[in-house]
Amino acid sequence: MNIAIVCYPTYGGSGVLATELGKALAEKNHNIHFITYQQPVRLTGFHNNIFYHEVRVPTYPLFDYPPYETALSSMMVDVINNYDIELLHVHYAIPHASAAYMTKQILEKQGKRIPVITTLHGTDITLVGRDKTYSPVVSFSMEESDILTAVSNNLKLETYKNFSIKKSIEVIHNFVDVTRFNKKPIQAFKKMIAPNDEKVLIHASNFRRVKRVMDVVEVFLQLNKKIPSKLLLIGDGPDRPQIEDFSRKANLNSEIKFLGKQEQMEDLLPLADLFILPSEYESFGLTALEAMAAEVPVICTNTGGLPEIIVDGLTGYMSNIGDIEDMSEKAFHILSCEDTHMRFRKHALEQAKKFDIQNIVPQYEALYARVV
Ligand code: GMT
Repeated sequence: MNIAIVCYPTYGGSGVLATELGKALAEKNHNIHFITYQQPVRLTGFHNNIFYHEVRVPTYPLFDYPPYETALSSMMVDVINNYDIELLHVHYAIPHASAAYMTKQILEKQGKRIPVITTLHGTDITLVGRDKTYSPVVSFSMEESDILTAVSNNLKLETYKNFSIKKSIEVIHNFVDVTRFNKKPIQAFKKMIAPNDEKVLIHASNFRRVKRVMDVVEVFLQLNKKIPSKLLLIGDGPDRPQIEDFSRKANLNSEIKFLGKQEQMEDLLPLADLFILPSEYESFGLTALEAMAAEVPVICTNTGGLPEIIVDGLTGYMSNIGDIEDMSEKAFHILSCEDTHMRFRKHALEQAKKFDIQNIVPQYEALYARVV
């Protein structure tokens, strides 16, 4: 099939998922056209069946706010008409679902029907989308999508809770390519990070308030009193300066490393002994799943869609939001005994396999076949 995928090109989970989906579909001989404002971060190298179309928004003195959504719709119309696109799959509702609706209307006037699938990812519903600045448009464009999917059962429930829509929502969980993440740690990296065989904790996120990155630091500090350890913080975002400042003032520069945005997560995650995700909300928690695929147990909060991927007491632990004490005790429990750690590692990997790319991508293909 010829499929157009619209997503955010940045490090956020929705863009990562959309890009990995496109790459997997291309491997299965579909022609994939990515339409975004920048090359997606996980879209590297050349692939015969993958095409990338950049949306440019020209500036004009009148525009205090350049109309990205209009430029995006025009680009979608162009790509659909010129590459015989049979289906439009948009990831993250704002503004992609409403731009897709506009595209669909334009093409209908030209006598062409283009089915639209909208995949909801999380904050497009739970944070930004439900704000009244956007909610009427999000609500309308969800109803107008031919198929609406959510990345977890929890997100489906949240959508019905926050929007009075009638549209049915199909749940297709996020996925991971287990073979890519299940690698041996690169010894030279491990030696650099933990020269005395300290335990390595990793957190990766966009450092927004919802991620509660300071909780990661506090859990680490508690654990470090009992087990020599190092903390790698991966990613960047609004809360990073404040946390970096705290770490400098507390003289933690050799214990806590800020790696910034990283593309090669498959080389970093295998270095970890434990992954920490203490979010206020997580519709799914793709980074936690990638950690599990790298055979790393996860300590996270019992929120959103996380209970759909983490098995409490087996693949890691879930604590209440903000319960630093509980998270650090559980981290200690996992890391203080080699046999326990190995058992958690093994179960984390087994659980990740349930969300392997091979099991999930066919679910999207079945949807595509149905709607086309
Ligand atoms: O908040 C983020 O991590 C970014 C955001 C995004 O859309 O890029 O992530 C959301 O979508 C991911 C992929 O489906 C999910 O794994 C994340 O849990 C979700 N984030 C939140 O719900 C806060």
